[in-house]
Amino acid sequence: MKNRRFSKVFKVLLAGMLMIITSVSACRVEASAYMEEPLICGDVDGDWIVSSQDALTVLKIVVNLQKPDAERFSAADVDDDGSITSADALLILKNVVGLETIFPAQLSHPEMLFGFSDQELELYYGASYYRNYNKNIPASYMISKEIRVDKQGTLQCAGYATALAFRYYGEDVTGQQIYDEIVDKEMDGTVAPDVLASFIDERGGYRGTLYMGTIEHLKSAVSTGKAVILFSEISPSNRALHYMNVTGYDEKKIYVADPNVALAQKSPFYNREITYRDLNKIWQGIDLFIVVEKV
Ligand SMILES: [Ca+2]
Ligand SMILES: [Ca+2]
Repeated sequence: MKNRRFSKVFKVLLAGMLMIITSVSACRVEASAYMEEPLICGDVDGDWIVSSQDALTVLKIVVNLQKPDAERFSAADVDDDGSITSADALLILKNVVGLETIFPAQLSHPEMLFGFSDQELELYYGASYYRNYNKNIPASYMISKEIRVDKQGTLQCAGYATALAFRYYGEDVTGQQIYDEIVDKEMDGTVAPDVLASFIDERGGYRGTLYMGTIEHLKSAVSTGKAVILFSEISPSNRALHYMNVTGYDEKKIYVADPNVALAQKSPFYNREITYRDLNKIWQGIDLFIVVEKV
C-alpha cells in the first residue's frame, strides 16, 4: 500500500487546520516567504485585495514607471508566461469583475491554490497535485469509445466506476466483480479514494493515481483520453460521497457515466450531464479525481 490512512475525522480536522493556516492563494512565492507575508496572486500592490488598482500597478510596471521585486513580479505575472504585460492587467480586471476566478499561474502551481505542500497532500489525502495541466485543452471533448454503464448496488460505486474504467480499456468485467475484489473497504462497505487508487495500482495492468485539482485540471485530464473517476458528492440535493466516470465536457457541463443513475444511457458515452455550477457545489472542497491508465 502506498499510503496510510488516518481516521476520517482526524483527517478532516487536520485538513481544516491546514487550510486555515495556508489558505492564501499566491503565485510562485517560496514557502519561507509564503509563511511570512505572501502576496496573493494578482495582488501586486500588496494590500491583500485583488482590485483594479493592481491592474493599474501592472500597467505602471509595463511602462517602466515601477520596478517590481521578485515577489511582486510573481504576483503580477498572473498568466504565468514569465513576463509582465498588459495581458496580466486585463486578467486582473476580469478577476475583479468575476470573469476569471482562477489565474493561469494558479493552475500551473496548484499547491499555491490549495495551500498544501506535496508532503502534506500525500500524508493527509494520499494524493498528488495534477501537474500535467495542459493550458491548451480543447474547448470540448468526448471519449470516442462506447462504454456500458452498469447500475450499482447500494454503496458500491467504487467497484462500479473502477470496472467501467477497466471496460473502457477493453477488460470485460462487471461492477460487482470489481467491488468484490476490493478487500480494504470501510465498515459501511465504501472505499476511501486513496485506497481505491492503490487497489487499481496494485491489481496489475493499470496505474491508478489520486489527484487534487480544479475543474480545469479535471478537464485537462479527461482530454488526454484516459479514464477519469471523479470523487464528489452525488448531487446538490444528495450530499453523499460518490464515484463516477467523467467521459467528456464542453463549455457548459461535464458528461458523466454515473453507476448510480437508473436511467438508460443518454448516449453510448454517458448517462448524465452536470453543469459547472452544480459541479462546483458537489466537488468544491473535495477536489479529488483518480486517473486510471493502462500500463
Ligand atoms: Ca491589491
Ligand atoms: Ca504575464
